[in-house]
Amino acid sequence: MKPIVGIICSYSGSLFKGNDGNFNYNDEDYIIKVKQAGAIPFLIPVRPSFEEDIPNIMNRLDGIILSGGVDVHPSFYNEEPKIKLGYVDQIRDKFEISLAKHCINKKIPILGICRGMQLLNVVEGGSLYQDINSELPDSVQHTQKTYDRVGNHYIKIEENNFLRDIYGDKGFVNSFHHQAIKKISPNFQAIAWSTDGLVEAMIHKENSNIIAIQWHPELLEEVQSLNIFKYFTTLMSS
Ligand SMILES: [Mn+2]
Repeated sequence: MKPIVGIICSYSGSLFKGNDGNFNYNDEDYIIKVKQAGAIPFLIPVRPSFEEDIPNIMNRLDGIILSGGVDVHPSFYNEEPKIKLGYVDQIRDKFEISLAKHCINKKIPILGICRGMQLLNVVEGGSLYQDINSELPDSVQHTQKTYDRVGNHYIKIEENNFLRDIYGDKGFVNSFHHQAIKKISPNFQAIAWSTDGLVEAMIHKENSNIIAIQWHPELLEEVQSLNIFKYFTTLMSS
């Protein structure tokens, strides 16, 4: 039976954009890649709050994708918001933190992408750079200024993990994050870094079915990107 994977929605509405309607939505690219990888995508809205229904939701799903989106509010890692913090959505933060904790406890597979990786790090006690450009001015360019569907910077990959199997020792990935992992959670192991030393992928130390990457493989068309989603499908099937 095909596994069913919940994909967390982004939110756009009066909170951010004026009164032109409220939307729970996500990019079709996640949905296409999940389907191509042999699983069934299922969108999970975050508003109105479904927090109390998380156990019920996860009894019916085989895994979740924590998708890209706005910044995680720094109060969740005990910092004050700095000037260069971007948009935040504490309602989504709260929902996803509860959802991630539930999945970690129940050993349910999670694929964190971009914001999703940062959120997992925060859930497990890590912290974030609130703005790479102002805090690490010598870093490589992590907010790329070219097409979404092309690579922008290299990553180097640790031995003995799924990414190494997919890419070998290095990859060339796209990059749309102005935040990054500062202190990595003691419960996660970094498995890939950009050449400036920032974490670009990690695996949970106790639950190897919880994986996270900083770039956006849903947008890239080379076979390695689809293979990340295929690998995640195998985690949900076992
Ligand atoms: Mn990057």
